[in-house]
Amino acid sequence: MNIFMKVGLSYLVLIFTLFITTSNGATPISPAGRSYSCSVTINNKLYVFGGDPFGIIGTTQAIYLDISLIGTPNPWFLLTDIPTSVSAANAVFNGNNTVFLINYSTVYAYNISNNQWYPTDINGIIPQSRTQATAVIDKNGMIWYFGGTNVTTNTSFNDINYFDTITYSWSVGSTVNAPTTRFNMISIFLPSREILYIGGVDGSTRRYIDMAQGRELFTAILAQDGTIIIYGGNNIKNSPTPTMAKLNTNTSPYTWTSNEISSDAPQYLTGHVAATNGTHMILALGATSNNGIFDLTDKYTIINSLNYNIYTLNIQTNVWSVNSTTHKSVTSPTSSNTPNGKNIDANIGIIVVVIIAVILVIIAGVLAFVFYRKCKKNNKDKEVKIIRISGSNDNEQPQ
Ligand SMILES: *[C@@H]1O[C@H](CO)[C@@H](O)[C@H](O)[C@H]1NC(C)=O
Ligand SMILES: *[C@@H]1O[C@H](CO)[C@@H](O)[C@H](O)[C@H]1NC(C)=O
Ligand SMILES: *[C@@H]1O[C@H](CO)[C@@H](O)[C@H](O)[C@H]1NC(C)=O
Ligand SMILES: *[C@@H]1O[C@H](CO)[C@@H](O)[C@H](O)[C@H]1NC(C)=O
Ligand SMILES: *[C@@H]1O[C@H](CO)[C@@H](O)[C@H](O)[C@H]1NC(C)=O
Ligand SMILES: *[C@@H]1O[C@H](CO)[C@@H](O)[C@H](O)[C@H]1NC(C)=O
Ligand SMILES: CC(=O)N[C@H]1CO[C@H](CO)[C@@H](O)[C@@H]1O
Repeated sequence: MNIFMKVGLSYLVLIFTLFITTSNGATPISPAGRSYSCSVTINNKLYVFGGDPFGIIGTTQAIYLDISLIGTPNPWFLLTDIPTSVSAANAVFNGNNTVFLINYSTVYAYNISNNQWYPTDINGIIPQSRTQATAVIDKNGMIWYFGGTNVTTNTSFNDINYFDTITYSWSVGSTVNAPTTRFNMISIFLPSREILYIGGVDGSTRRYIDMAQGRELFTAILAQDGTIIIYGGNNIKNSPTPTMAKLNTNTSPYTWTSNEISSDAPQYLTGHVAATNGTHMILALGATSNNGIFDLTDKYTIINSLNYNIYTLNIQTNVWSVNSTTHKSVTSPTSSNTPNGKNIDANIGIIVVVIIAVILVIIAGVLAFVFYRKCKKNNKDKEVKIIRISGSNDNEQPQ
């Protein structure tokens, strides 16, 4: 192989790599703002499914945030679209390579290894259709699906249904001593095999379930030391106080403490998603407010308060940091209000990839030329470098 063949080959490898990256769906993306998404954290990646600013139309878009890339211009990536548009759905991870997404009473399965959704043939006693329910999964691959509401029939639920992810079968759990009907609460699966339900709205009284101050659309994460950290949310048209509270699950009874938050923390945040990698809590998406007033029915205000920052809390030191994504300058927040907002994002992703490809090809060309001139004079063993530089785009595969 002469030098031209080698350079040509490296061009091909480069272009081919870029197209594979795109077709696998792991395209860098500046996501449109959204609330009512569901999420799951796997190996330092926060997977986010569906959602929209108002929790109505949802989106088929699935994206992930690479926690290890926070602080770089664009840590978000696009995944393969969900087979249906979802909002206020539930996502859980089975610990192997599958995410299960429950929308209404339909279960979708997503393989994080190959970025594919695959059909699930469901049997058993299928629960009544609902949204704003909660789901957790245990180590045996059983999903526990509790509560929720159906706005069409104005019915709220307090039944617990469980879905076996091995046999793909639904069963009905016990209602003995079940709490009242409720929706928009959060569930945490504790190592003791107890499921903790926090907050939300009572289905019959329409009052917030008591806690520090009742709330919905907040987040909760379970830290390594058994502390649950809840953050933000909504209480009618206001931000509940305290913004952040911790629940110590090592004491009996469990004890709440509220925490001062620094000015780097989002003072008011609702409808967001949260992740933890053990030592840090990461908050993204949702909506913020300057004054703590969130009127979830005021579309203008909601659209203008969508959050594009990524907030990181060091759980041990209580120190916050803020990293804006490049989103604000690329996509106008209003695009998220249109059903085809995701296409705008996808197109931006493709345009970015094409621009990067062109730039890399030019760089490779210049390098090849320089190299060729040098090569004519002396030794040849620097050829490897050209191939390495031109192919040095990051690995953007989800796994
Ligand atoms: C968690 O993420 C933060 C922020 O990206 C990082 O600084 C920290 O080292 C991570 N911790 C672990 C245990 O990976
Ligand atoms: C959720 O699933 C139902 C039933 O399959 C479907 O009609 C609906 O469009 C899906 N998504 C949303 C956001 O409602
Ligand atoms: C997920 O994808 C991996 C890699 O392609 C494959 O080996 C595995 O069998 C898939 N799992 C399922 C449940 O389809
Ligand atoms: C409410 O229930 C009806 C009848 O079962 C169903 O068709 C509809 O999809 C449900 N809506 C939601 C939001 O679950
Ligand atoms: C994970 O995969 C292993 C090996 O395929 C299987 O035996 C196990 O049941 C799976 N666990 C879950 C929770 O799906
Ligand atoms: C829905 O049900 C709740 C609780 O039973 C009730 O307070 C509310 O008025 C009902 N809403 C409509 C529109 O019927
Ligand atoms: C966690 C993280 O990436 N933090 C960075 C966010 O951005 C600020 C300033 O842009 C940096 O100081 C942090 O280190």
